[in-house]
Amino acid sequence: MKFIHTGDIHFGCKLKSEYSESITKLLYENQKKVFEEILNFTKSGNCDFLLISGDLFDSENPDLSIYNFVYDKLEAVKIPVYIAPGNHDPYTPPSCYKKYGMPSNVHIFKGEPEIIETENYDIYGCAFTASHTNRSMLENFRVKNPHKKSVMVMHGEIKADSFYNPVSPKQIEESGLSYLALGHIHLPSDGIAGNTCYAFCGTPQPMSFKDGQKGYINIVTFENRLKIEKAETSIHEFTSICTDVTMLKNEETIANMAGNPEKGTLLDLTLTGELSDAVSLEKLKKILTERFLYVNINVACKNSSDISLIKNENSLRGEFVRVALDKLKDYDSDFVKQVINEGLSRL
Ligand SMILES: [Mn+2]
Repeated sequence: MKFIHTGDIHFGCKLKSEYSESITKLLYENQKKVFEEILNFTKSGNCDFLLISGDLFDSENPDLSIYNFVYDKLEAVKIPVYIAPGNHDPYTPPSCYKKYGMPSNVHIFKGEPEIIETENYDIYGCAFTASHTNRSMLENFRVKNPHKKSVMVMHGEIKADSFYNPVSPKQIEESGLSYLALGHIHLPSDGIAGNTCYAFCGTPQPMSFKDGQKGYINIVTFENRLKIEKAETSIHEFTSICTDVTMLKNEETIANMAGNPEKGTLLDLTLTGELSDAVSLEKLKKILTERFLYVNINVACKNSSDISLIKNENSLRGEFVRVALDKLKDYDSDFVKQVINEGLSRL
């Protein structure tokens, strides 16, 4: 048995409003390309099936154009696909899943655990039917055929007080499953409870800095023993770097801390320590913009005084500077600078 486990693609998700039109377009294109590559790999890699552990779409009713894209690509792959709707795309009466359905090779789980039996293995799945559920879908669950290989796909969390299907290690252990395919957490991780392997596959293509730097899928093979292989799938990356600039006296040396990646990369750079007066943040941004798709610089330095740059930050500091500049507009500029620097040092 060999299969692919993916999830949390979030088709139709909103992107940061400060991205330019061309970056926005590129990120959406990459999201589609990564999905197509996963499907191509599922086919060329002789996989038996594909699991999607929820949040394939960012909402229960995405734009029809994106739904049709997914529908057509899934239909063309012909291999069995199992979708477990998540908290973002729950299976509800007005949802796209219910209204438009999916091609015949795709099975959408609709709620309580459901079994699909094949000759060599059993596949189980369940679905969110609302945006929250504080009851575990694994409660009292036991596999029907303990002698067979079994896989379950669901969206949820391994956390006691979660509103997103809180499953416990004990429930996983008692389930008797061979593999539990989980979605919801966008970073990959896996573990073992009893004889059951469980894994979050993470998102295959990050769409924000919160999603981590890179995206992955799980390639699962199961002959005598179960093996999970993490394969990198992302086209663009989101790099967050925090660097102390006390010893870095010019823009070039600071920029070099962020590297010069080959792939299209978005950068969120936080500067700490003491920023030299010789460093121009505007120049630094210019250098980085030639190396990265998108650059955001956060200044968390003790003596940062480049107010003109901080005022464009999408942060509490940025908001503070904007309000201060507006309220103090009739005052002497040196005085204004002194007030703002004093305020910034206390934030
Ligand atoms: Mn989710």
